[in-house]
Amino acid sequence: MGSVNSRGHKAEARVVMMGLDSAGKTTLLYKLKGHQLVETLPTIGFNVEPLKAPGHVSLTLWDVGGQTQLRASWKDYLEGTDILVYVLDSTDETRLPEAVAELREILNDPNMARVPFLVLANKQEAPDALPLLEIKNRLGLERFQDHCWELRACSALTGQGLPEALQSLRSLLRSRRCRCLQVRAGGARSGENKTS
Ligand code: G3D
Repeated sequence: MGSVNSRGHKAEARVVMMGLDSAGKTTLLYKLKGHQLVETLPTIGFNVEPLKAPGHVSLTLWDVGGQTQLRASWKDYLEGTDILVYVLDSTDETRLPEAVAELREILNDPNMARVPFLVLANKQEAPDALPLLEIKNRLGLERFQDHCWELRACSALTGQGLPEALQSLRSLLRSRRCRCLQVRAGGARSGENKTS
């Protein structure tokens, strides 16, 4: 999957973005890409864009459709994944348990063993958004002992938190390359209360 550079690393990291429908994945993809806000339609299949993270890190970001009938095909996108980005709609408290169950399902896939993941609590600019700490508690991320993870608040609408999300992608990618099992330092990472 992808070309390999002189150090034996893939030249481009494969980043797969998943989450329930309407979480804001497609809006995030194009905001990260630096485009103006786009009118999104439900994603049938996937969108894919090359991206640069800080430190000249090249990524290929896959935005995979999250409607119920498409979720059965999520596993088809997981092989060769370097990082999972899991997007939550922070205003959709009702579907939070469903979103958590789907995240667990993805991480149980054999292709996802030890793959780091970044949870983006999107729509944080909305007045009815759940606070990040509450989302963290409800996700129970501490249970995912075999993965490095980070949790970030963001808004695809305003761009709040997106530079930090790109930094997280960079550091998680490094952790993947070092094959670390856990990160226990620095705010937003595994087991810590990161609230930005
Ligand atoms: P998806 O790709 O996860 O299915 P979309 O989600 O990117 O299609 O977004 C679904 C809806 O959420 C869109 O609104 C979009 O504008 C909105 N949205 C995405 N990100 C944010 C955000 O950060 N804040 C707020 N308030 N809304 C956001 P419509 O009205 O087009 O359905």
